[in-house]
Amino acid sequence: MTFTLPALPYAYDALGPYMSKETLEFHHDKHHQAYVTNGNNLLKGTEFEGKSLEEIVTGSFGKNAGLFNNAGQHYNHLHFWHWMKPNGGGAIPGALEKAIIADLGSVDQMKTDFMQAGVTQFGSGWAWLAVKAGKIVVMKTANGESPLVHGATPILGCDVWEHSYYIDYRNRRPDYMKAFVDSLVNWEYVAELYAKAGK
Ligand code: MN3
Repeated sequence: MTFTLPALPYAYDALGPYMSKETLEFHHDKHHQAYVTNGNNLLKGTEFEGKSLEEIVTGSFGKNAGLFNNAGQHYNHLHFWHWMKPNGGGAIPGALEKAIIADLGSVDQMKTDFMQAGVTQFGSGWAWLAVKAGKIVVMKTANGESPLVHGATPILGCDVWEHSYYIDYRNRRPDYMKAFVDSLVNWEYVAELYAKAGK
């Protein structure tokens, strides 16, 4: 088995009231598990067997839609669980904060642009902060795509597919985006990925 589903890095009820136990049970145990199961089945007998997850994602993009959708979502969700933490959304580590201000104007502007990317992504997809050519940029992508297949390195992503918020927020995607940014983001993990993404 190439793809496996790790346990959540916190308890199912740890992100309340911003993201409920029920949402995490469905999203992690059913949706993410399905990407893992389907991805493993679709990987069998392809040229991508034995490759790293990143190589499978970038290699299958535009070539093998079924495999890409599942591997891409597996990659995105592996990080998504770590992009949140209980009592998240607090202070941004210094070096990352400085880079955000330099590249995006201000922390408030970054939050506004990130939420806007999520709200305006039509249908399912993701809002992102990514590093492209040494600068932090705001992006949005459809379905299982990520900055990885658009020449950039993702450092923060928010899943805007309805399964990520409908139980808790119904159709109110803007309220979900605001709760994610204000109360869920694990900025230490974002800073870690930013440091690895290079300048
Ligand atoms: Mn999802």
